[in-house]
Amino acid sequence: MGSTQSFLYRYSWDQEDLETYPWDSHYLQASEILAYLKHVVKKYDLRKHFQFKTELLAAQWSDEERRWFVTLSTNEILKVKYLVTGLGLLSKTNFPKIHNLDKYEGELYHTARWPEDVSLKGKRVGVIGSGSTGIQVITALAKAEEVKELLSFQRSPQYSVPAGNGLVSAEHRKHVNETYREIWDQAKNSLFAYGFEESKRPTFSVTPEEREQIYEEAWQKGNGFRFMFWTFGDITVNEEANKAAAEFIRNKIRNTVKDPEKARKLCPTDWYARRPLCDTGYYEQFNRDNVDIVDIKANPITELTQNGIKTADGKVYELDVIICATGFDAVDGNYTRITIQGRNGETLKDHWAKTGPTSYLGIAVPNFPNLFMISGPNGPFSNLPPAIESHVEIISDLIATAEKNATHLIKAADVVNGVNGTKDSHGANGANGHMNGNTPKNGIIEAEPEAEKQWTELCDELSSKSLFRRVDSWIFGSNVPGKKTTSMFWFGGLGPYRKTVKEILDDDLRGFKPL
Ligand code: NA7
Repeated sequence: MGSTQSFLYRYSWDQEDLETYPWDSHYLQASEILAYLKHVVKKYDLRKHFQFKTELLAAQWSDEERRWFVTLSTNEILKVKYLVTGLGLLSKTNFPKIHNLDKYEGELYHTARWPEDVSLKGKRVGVIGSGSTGIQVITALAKAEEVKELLSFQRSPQYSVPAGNGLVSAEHRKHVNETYREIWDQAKNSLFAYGFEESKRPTFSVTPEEREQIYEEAWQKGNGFRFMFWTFGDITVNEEANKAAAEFIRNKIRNTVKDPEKARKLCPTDWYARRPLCDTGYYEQFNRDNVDIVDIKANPITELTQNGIKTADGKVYELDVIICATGFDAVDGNYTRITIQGRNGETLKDHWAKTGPTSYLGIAVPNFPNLFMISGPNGPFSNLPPAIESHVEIISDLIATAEKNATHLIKAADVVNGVNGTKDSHGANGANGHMNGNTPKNGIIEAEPEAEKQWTELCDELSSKSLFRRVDSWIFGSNVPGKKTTSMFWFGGLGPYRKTVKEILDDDLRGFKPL
């Protein structure tokens, strides 16, 4: 569910569809998102462009042919001029490395690979992980009242606020429909694109009473990003402001959870900066007798046994089912497990080995010509549907520019199963077509090493003041053991990102070299 509300979990470019496609609640279920995507595929007759049950095994750039050779699990090798990847920011599962994982004889699932026909009725269930996914799973399972026992094996307690879910009224829908253009303009030009104006007001510019009122208003309205960024402008950068917001949430937890020992375990004490979570009654579930927490920071998991989880104190929690809600090897995880080989035989994995994942604009990497990543490393940290759309617009414009200016004999028509260079007319970040010095002469676009370096430094600088950096999470690559902790996002906001990229592209594709 995350923090993305239904009205923004949409493509922005079909006004008629935006106004007519139905949704009932403020947040969408996975099945509703899938139904929407299928609807768009049908409406635009896109099915013919998809090839399913096909895995990308490797991709290799040939300087001689000026093409990518793409090896697929279907034994096909495609020769494509442009390779656009949408490998997924949060896609490669992070399975916990627990001793004797294979000894466990019960059911073992990861939330990101959830099988269709699981019944948990009457079972003793353990959930490892209480991030965005974990708290949703725990809430849903407890509410369904089917499991016999539910134990949360919690490493870090979470700050979570209400999501504000519920049915959408006819008036609200009418208002959204009437203002959809303004809604998208606002979202794409704001920092996090969640459909509200982020606050610039400092926490301590108001009285303590006013502060409580503002927190309370956000609490009642709901949404994790709204609570963190609409209330005050300094919660993630000012220690005292962060502590004040954290204390408000802790008080809510203490007032909600009746058992003081459970409340103590659920109250976070570190920075409110790991993730801006929201939920549909998470803390309330711990008032049920069959729902409890095992604090695995104080008492770590040592191994799985045949029938459960053993912790450092020697206790074995017998479980029929273990659910790992342990997240993802995020951002670069899917890029480094595939051999993507650019010029000189260097792979992306090699390229990123020393520095952690880097790019220019979150899209391009030096020595990987005509490779364009949607949501690559150091892209904008924001609501993802509008961020993805922004990347698609920019990549479409880059390819259109390359094709328009190509003087070489390479034609877009040579492309097999690739993006064919057709310009998306919605590109807000358009390269203007009046290129000179850096204008690609042969349809090849490649980032300069210096441009990647400067972009990486800028991303590092933009995140340097954020308290998010002081907490371990996937956002900085610190959730996977052995992974380098580094800046993996542009923390300047989606609006400023779009503006910056537009300036770069309008400035003769600054940072891209002509070949
Ligand atoms: P997250 O946010 O990475 O959360 C993963 C959770 O799993 C989190 O509570 C972790 O604890 C916990 N975890 C991870 N590894 C372990 C091990 N080895 N042992 C115990 N606990 C572990 O993933 P989600 O799927 O919840 O959400 C990902 C994004 O998807 C989210 O931000 C939304 O944008 C949508 P930790 O808190 O790190 O101590």
